[in-house]
Amino acid sequence: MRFFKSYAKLASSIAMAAGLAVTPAQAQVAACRFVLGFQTLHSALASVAGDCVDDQASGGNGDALQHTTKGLLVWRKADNWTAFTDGFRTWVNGPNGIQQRLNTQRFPWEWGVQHSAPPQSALTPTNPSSSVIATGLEVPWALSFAPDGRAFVTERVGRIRIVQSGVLQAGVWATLPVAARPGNEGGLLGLAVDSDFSANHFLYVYYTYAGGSGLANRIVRMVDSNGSGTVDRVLLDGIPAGGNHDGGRLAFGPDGKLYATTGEAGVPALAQDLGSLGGKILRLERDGSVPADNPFAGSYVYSLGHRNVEGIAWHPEGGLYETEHGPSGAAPFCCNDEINLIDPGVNYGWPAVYGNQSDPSFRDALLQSGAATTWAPTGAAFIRQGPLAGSLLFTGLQSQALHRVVFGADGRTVLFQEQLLRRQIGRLRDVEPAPDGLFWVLTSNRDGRGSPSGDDDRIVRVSW
Ligand SMILES: [Ca+2]
Repeated sequence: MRFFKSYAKLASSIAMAAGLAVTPAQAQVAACRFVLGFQTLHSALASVAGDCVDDQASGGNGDALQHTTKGLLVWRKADNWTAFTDGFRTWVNGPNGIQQRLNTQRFPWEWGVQHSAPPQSALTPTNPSSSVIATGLEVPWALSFAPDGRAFVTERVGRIRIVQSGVLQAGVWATLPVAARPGNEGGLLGLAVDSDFSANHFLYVYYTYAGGSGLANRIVRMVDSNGSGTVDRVLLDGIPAGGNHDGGRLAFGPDGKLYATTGEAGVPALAQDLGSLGGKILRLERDGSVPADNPFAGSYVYSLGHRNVEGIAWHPEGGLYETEHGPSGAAPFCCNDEINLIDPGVNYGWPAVYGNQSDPSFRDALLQSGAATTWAPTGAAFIRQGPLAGSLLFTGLQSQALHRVVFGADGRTVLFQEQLLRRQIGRLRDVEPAPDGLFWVLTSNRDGRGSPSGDDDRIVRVSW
């Protein structure tokens, strides 16, 4: 994984070496050579980087440094990439090849910074309490808070409802013509409130519909006006849809882009097809255009090789994490649900690999459920403050649990995990941070695969 202890780390490496000189040195050390990654980067940038001035040396923080007549080559221990800086600009040999930026900038994928070590308080079992916010919903799928305090919640059957001041409103904010059937996975799925909602009143919705050539998923923009919602424009259409594996999560990243997760719609090969939007994580501008810095020029595809992704969340110190459903067939083609750390342009393997197979062509998961256990993981969120800061939360349908996972400072090593509320409120579809720092969890007991109680489905508030 391409963790890089932020630009600050490179900058500090450079600063520490300043006495030795980012200032070009004049004399070349006899017989000094570039090695390994330095050689690759230097060969590509020979005229920019200049000649070898000294031998490779330790930067003191685990990085390797080597001065040239025009600057400094650095191998970054934290993310295993090499970079060259002339003191003003930096060329990084990263996931998209060699890219140049100003020293003061960072690429989106460099947000995968080294994290602070988790607090010790996060590494022991916890016992959260829960209280019911709302009952009587029909397969709530996604929930997003507006800055005015309203929570918008989708019901898979096609309704968008509002919870205001902790009370589910009787009226429906909007109804969409979705294709939803009990036991199937399509319908009205993800929802994300615009980060500038106060000014533009926009929110974004992902849903399955029956079109002229069968089922498809689309992302639309909606506008809030006088307490109800209407579709303003279609941002992206033609996302593959099927009875199962419809993806559907929407979320704004810290870069202000809209991310959408898709499934391969029951056609596994789509996940490896860069020409298909199925089995991918997509990245859009909020007007529906393709961001200029997406990893594949002109394409919405941000990462590929996914089976069915229903949850994404950004660590408060950087890094996009996702939850993904593994195969559901008989062993050995069973289970192996995944938690992945997403880098742009990277292939996560489905259907060529499932579980972790250390195939260098694909990226392995950080955590998986194993060949005998299914979580059916869904929504995800990070705890951003307090004694559990940095914990990843994700919900599970099959596990009927709210999972909490703590990663180490490398953002990858699992230090602790536990399953909360297990079998207490049934199948769980989403977890969303509320403005008060607590979390709201959505049940999914009326989805055709559960055992609903009289007041399902519910929105439950969880606190520690
Ligand atoms: Ca995978």
